[in-house]
Amino acid sequence: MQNLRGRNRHKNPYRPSESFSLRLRSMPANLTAEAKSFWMKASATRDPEEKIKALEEFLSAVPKHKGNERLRAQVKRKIAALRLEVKERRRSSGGVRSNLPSREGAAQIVLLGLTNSGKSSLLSSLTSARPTVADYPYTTQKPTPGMLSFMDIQFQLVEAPAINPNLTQGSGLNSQTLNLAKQTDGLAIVLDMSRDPCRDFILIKGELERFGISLERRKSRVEIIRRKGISGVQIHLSGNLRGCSLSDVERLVRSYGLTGVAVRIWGDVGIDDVEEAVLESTTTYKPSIVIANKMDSPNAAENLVKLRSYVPGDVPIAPVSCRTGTGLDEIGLSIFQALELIRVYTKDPNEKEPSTEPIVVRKGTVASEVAGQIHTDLQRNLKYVKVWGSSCKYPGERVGPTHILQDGDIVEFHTQ
Ligand SMILES: Nc1nc2c(ncn2[C@@H]2O[C@H](COP(=O)(O)OP(=O)(O)OP(=O)(O)O)[C@@H](O)[C@H]2O)c(=O)[nH]1
Ligand SMILES: [Mg+2]
Repeated sequence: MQNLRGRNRHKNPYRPSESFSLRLRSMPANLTAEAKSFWMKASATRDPEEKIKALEEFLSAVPKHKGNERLRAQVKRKIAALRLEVKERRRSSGGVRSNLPSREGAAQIVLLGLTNSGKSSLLSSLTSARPTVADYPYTTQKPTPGMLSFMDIQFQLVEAPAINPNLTQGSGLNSQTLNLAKQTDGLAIVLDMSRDPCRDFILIKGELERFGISLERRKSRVEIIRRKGISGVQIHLSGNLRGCSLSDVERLVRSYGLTGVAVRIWGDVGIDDVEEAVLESTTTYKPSIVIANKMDSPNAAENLVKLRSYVPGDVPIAPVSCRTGTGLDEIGLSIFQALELIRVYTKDPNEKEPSTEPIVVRKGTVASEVAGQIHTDLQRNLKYVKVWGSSCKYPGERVGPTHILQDGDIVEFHTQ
């Protein structure tokens, strides 16, 4: 048994993983082995130019019939987005990806909004960062990070350069900001409540959607999570499989050469939906909150009432004022809840107290996944787990590796 104390400080549950969340629709692909091999080549490379080449080969191996129209269109959109990325990289010579500050803390949240909505004021009020706050437009020109403390964890907030509605999609700082939004763990959309927040929200949501980012969590969805420490193909089902079995899902995922992945399924899902998830449709769900800033303005309360009918139900709205400080204390909790995080404390069997620094994981995580974040050997050899906290029937209950954990749980791993 290893000493767990002090390890995995503020593990970011998103950091080593990539997840793809999808709109569900019927898409019978029935791809050939050749097409699958091109797809595997495209997934394996991180170089956008190689990816474009492999996707073009993939496209040529997907027959042009009605059932594949949607898939072909998706892949074409993906190629177009990659071409844009290549162009933008060349233009900004350093590359847009390198501009995203490296992740720190439990999760990274990008502050996104129009100019003068108060992103820098928020960063300055919530963290020790001191970006320039000014009433002239486009003050912040590059991504600026700061750390927000919440309970015993920290979130990294990154102010993104404002979205400029006068620029066409994919040009200048807009494409940099949207790229940041795509790569990060969650979004905080900052609105100026003294103006017309409904119009601004629609504009920002539209820009995100055109870039393949959705704010709405669909009831039926499949997420493929690639994370260090996951062995094989782990399937977590919170719903029903339509016309297929768990082993069909596993076989399909493996047929694309994917291992070391967790497949999370919510709602009513068929094998085509799983295949779409594997094929990384262009729509990525991002957990988000809306920060309604400048609530000290005269017409803000009235605007807030109107705004509620424009924001999707599962996106919380935090009304705040950087000027008076109202509501700022609630932001940490809104982020924690929107990202569906839980804190898990590990305890060494030979120690009395658990570690003081939690491992932060997503809701629905099972004990063996937490073990895997500590060490793959611990996950592989895990026999049982002792749990204290709200997920168990009594303190110190002995549970199996597939036990679902809850916030505040203390876990003690046993390998024999
Ligand atoms: N009344 C009021 N004004 C605010 C509030 N928060 C920020 N401001 C003002 O709004 C203006 C813009 O604030 P910034 O924080 O620089 O806005 P920003 O979103 O970072 O702007 P860019 O970097 O240009 O995108 C400044 O004049 C701030 O003083 C607030 O809560 N109430
Ligand atoms: Mg700013």
